[in-house]
Amino acid sequence: MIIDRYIQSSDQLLVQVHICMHAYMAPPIRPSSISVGSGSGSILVLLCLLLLQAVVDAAIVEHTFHVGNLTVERLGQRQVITAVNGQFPGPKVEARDGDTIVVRVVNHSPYNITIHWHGVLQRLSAWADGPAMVTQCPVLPGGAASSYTYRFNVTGQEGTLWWHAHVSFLRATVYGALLIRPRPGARYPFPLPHAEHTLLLGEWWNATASLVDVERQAFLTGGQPANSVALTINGMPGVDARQMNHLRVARGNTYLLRLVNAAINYQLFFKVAGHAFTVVAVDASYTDPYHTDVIVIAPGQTVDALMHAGASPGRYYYVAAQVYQSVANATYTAIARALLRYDDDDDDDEAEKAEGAAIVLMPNMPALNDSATAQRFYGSLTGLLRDGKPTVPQRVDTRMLVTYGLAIAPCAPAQTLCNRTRGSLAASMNNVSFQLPASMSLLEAARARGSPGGVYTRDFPDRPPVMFDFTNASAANGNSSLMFTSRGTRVKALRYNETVEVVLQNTAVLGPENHPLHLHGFNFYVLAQGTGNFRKRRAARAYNLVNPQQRNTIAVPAGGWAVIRFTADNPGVWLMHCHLEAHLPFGLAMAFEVADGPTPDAILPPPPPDYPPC
Ligand SMILES: *[C@@H]1O[C@H](CO)[C@@H](O)[C@H](O)[C@H]1NC(C)=O
Ligand SMILES: *[C@@H]1O[C@H](CO)[C@@H](O)[C@H](O)[C@H]1NC(C)=O
Ligand SMILES: *[C@@H]1O[C@H](CO)[C@@H](O)[C@H](O)[C@H]1NC(C)=O
Ligand SMILES: *[C@@H]1O[C@H](CO)[C@@H](O)[C@H](O)[C@H]1NC(C)=O
Ligand SMILES: *[C@@H]1O[C@H](CO)[C@@H](O)[C@H](O)[C@H]1NC(C)=O
Ligand SMILES: *[C@@H]1O[C@H](CO)[C@@H](O)[C@H](O)[C@H]1NC(C)=O
Ligand SMILES: *[C@@H]1O[C@H](CO)[C@@H](O)[C@H](O)[C@H]1NC(C)=O
Ligand SMILES: *[C@@H]1O[C@H](CO)[C@@H](O)[C@H](O)[C@H]1NC(C)=O
Ligand SMILES: *[C@@H]1O[C@H](CO)[C@@H](O)[C@H](O)[C@H]1NC(C)=O
Ligand SMILES: *[C@@H]1O[C@H](CO)[C@@H](O)[C@H](O)[C@H]1NC(C)=O
Ligand SMILES: *[C@@H]1O[C@H](CO)[C@@H](O)[C@H](O)[C@H]1NC(C)=O
Ligand SMILES: [Cu+2]
Repeated sequence: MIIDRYIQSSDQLLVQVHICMHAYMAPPIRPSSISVGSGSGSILVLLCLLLLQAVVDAAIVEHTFHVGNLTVERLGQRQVITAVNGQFPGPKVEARDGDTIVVRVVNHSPYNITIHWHGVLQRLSAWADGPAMVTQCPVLPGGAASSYTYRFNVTGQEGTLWWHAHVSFLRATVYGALLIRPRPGARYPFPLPHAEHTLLLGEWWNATASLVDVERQAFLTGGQPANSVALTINGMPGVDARQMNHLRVARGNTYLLRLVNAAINYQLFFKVAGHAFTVVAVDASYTDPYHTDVIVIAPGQTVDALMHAGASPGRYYYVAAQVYQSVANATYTAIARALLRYDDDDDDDEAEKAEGAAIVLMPNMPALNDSATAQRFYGSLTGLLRDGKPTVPQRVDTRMLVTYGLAIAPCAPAQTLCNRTRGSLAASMNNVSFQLPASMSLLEAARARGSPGGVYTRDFPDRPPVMFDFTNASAANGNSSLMFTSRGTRVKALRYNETVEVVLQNTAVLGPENHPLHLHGFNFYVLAQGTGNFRKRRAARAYNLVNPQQRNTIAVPAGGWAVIRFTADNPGVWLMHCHLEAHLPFGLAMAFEVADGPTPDAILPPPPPDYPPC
């Protein structure tokens, strides 16, 4: 039931095993939106019984992603977008802890494509991580002949993750959910919900040109790309009844909401009128139960929350997502909506009339700039301690202080429209604005070729070159010796298994902003966060060294700092970057290069045979 209809399996046997496993070991909950594929019949059942004898826990989850044009209509305008298998949002990938995921990506689109499996640890499979020019060259346009098969295990991970394009702005429409359920026989560390709903929050452009062109234009002119015109929930803006998703619930039941922020440039507040949540996981890491009526979620992050359907009968309730903006003078007021419907009020005509008559309850949304609410949510979460699972490392081998923010850089050679006197908008980490290599990926240089020579250097600084009052806008803002950044492809080299602590310090050089920083290849522990300049002695008293939350993306407070810690136990090259898509081409990124370990189970295997060349 997990196999999508585009499957072209080279190994039917394993696929059959997979059908068996999911037919016989019913998932712990029945997802309300799951599509049940064909695969019944007594011969299959017999085959299943025979095969199950030989099967261990793990299964293979196979998909083929055909990336190509799709014409859709939103906000009264038809437009061509890039999408997977003619679906927007793209297909859901569903697996269990311990499974192997195999996705063949075929590029029928006119653009270079890569897919990133956001939050998947990719242990010993760095070749499948996906960021263009970091772990691979893109899959070129070329139809059926142009493909790459991503193959990786999801082991020791459970929860809600997602996949998205990791090249240009294509992730605006090329994204979908990636759900990892517990192993057969294993349970959630919270009461079993009756069903679940996956909600992908996104953005929509009213663009006649493709988004790739929107981005290219912005980059060439040294400015910001055009703003989106709407937010979406599962691809629908929900500004009117025709383009609105309906979430069906039964009174008295509890639902697991799996939220993904797939938006390009905006953090979001999420609420459901008349309902509250218990957060149980973020970024596919379990948390202590946290009760709240508002969820705050940054691009790249996920939240799993239980919602009890116990509101008054006879009413309808809006599910709403609205922007949270930390920059001054925020103005983007779009709200995406879906309709929550109780089964006992279930009548399509009634629901439409309800909307028409505006008797649907709308949640009270926070102000666009309500950083206090955002920080209360982000700062209140703690990790759930579980027997046999790793806890925060107490010893630190390498400490780094990394300042980051927007900056100005001299025009790059390719920026033909850049003002040579003024330079262009850029962003940097420790005063390096990250440049992607052009000739080969970082990982290929490091591993297949065995040398960084000419592609990158191993000198990403551990500290900013100049210490200044990072967050005092009147001291930093506009100071030209602080405003200009250097460019480079500089990585931080790490020994296998080192523990690394990074203080991420936002600067106010061009105005402070909450940037969600995403680390590939690892989950990290969030020890502490705060506003102003990081002060070691004061901050150390606030470190949570017992049950800190684990994440793959941290929304560092605007004009503030956060301290993260992780163990570099996964060989490869791993990008750490801002997940506001506008800031990635500006260079708000760096990479860690992790060496192989001493034992065979700590060595990155060679690249797969179909690894795309540049
Ligand atoms: C896909 O859409 C792009 C942009 O609209 C267009 O240039 C291209 O010809 C289309 N390709 C196909 C195969 O339809
Ligand atoms: C993934 O899991 C399969 C099946 O358990 C195993 O054979 C393979 O070695 C694993 N791959 C990696 C990279 O760990
Ligand atoms: C989107 O574009 C259409 C056609 O150009 C226009 O009528 C509509 O007002 C636009 N919508 C928004 C929200 O900008
Ligand atoms: C915000 O608006 C105020 C009042 O118009 C203005 O003084 C201030 O410079 C603006 N701030 C930014 C960062 O644009
Ligand atoms: C938030 O925005 C409102 C309205 O623009 C403004 O009055 C208020 O000062 C802002 N609050 C913060 C914390 O920036
Ligand atoms: C380039 O920037 C400089 C300094 O800000 C400004 O004086 C000049 O007019 C700009 N040139 C163009 C062509 O915009
Ligand atoms: C700019 O910042 C540097 C570093 O902190 C400082 O030495 C210098 O005095 C500042 N310049 C101005 C004009 O404030
Ligand atoms: C911020 O910087 C300005 C200008 O350098 C200075 O006058 C002010 O005292 C600083 N504020 C704080 C809180 O340090
Ligand atoms: C960053 O590097 C540039 C170019 O080398 C230099 O001009 C600038 O002063 C540096 N800024 C800081 C804050 O170190
Ligand atoms: C990694 O480090 C931990 C302690 O931090 C140690 O217990 C473990 O044995 C190390 N593993 C390897 C393979 O070196
Ligand atoms: C697509 O990727 C190829 C190979 O890396 C590169 O040469 C080309 O410039 C890329 N095309 C675009 C439009 O970025
Ligand atoms: Cu950013």
